[in-house]
Amino acid sequence: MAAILPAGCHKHAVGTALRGGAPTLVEMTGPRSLRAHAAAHHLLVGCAVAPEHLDGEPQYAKTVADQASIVVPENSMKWAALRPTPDRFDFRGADDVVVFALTHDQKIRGHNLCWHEALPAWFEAAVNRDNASRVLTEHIRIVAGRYAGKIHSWDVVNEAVDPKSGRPDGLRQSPWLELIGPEYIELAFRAAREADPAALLTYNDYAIELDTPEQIEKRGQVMMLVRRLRARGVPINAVGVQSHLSAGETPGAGLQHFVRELRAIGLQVFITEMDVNDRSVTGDVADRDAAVAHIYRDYLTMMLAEPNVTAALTWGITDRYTWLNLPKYARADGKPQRPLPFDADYNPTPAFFAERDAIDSRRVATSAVPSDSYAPFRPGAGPRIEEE
Ligand code: 9MR
Repeated sequence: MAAILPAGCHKHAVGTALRGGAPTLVEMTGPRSLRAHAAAHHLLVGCAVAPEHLDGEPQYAKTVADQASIVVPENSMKWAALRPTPDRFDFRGADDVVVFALTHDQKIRGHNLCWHEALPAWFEAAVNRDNASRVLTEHIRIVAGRYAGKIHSWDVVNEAVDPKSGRPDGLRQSPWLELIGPEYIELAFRAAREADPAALLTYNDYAIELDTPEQIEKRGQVMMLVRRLRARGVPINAVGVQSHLSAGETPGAGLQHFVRELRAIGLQVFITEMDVNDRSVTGDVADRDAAVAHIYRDYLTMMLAEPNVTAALTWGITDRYTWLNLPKYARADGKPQRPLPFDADYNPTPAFFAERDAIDSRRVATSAVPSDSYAPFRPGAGPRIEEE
């Protein structure tokens, strides 16, 4: 089939994609990018990024710049990345992401200030019951303070709920819980608000999307946690639903109800880490891509219909760099996974088109969408980079 370039379409802005089996030349940048479609629907769209690829791989940087109106560092704002020693901070990777985003008119999510994983090697020996509260609040003061005014939303506390802990409050047995007690969550949110008055403060978690007994229970515990925080006047603005899904799963009405309950108490919802694991799908690439795209379409169409869902991010932009290719998530046939909107060669996958269609399906009244979620940054706010 002869391909016809749309008017004004540059060669570099054109990719070839397989859609319905037939090769079609498509434009996917500029007005046809995810970010342009999202902007037309009062939505932020984007992905997790790694500074080493932004700096080292032009096609990666271009794809992120073209498609994302919001980015989040996949790893470079975690404790393990920022804290090489107890008293030294290394902001190089985090600063690179912030500078890239501001240069490309993108918002930035901060991920994360308090988590039981990605703690530095020195943590265990150096942090104890006597100093843990101070160590946590100082970290938040320094990190959230450094980027204050430039962050759309912070994942203040990440993955604090785990029904398997067996605790009535549902809280995970984490170092922070053991060292500080359940009030560590409140402490973290209050410290974040003090350090950055403008960021939307977020509680972020996974395995709360489906209507399986385990996920229904966990979702309920997350809701209880959010309600407890609200009742105590803790500053929290949003819940992040990570959305690590698998092909074949069907998220149901329980999540929609959860999102609406959060709206009723004034909270936004962000899809923070979406990807679709295709480990259980046999067949060729087209079969696998179709199964993945099916989830993107159904899930995002359902979620983006809700006015308080104001941002949707995938956990990476290209299959070339997905955490799902770690050996422990490998497919039985040894082939790399295809969970993201662009494949390993930066061709858009069917998931890209499914995501874009789902964005276009969003029909929400402007007045129903919280305005602080997509308003542009105040001009002149350049990053403040300090010497170490
Ligand atoms: O994708 C991230 C991977 O590269 C890291 O090794 C890992 C540990 O820091 O974290 C992964 O990202 C996780 C995110 O921070 C929180 N939700 C689950 C994500 C996937 O494990």
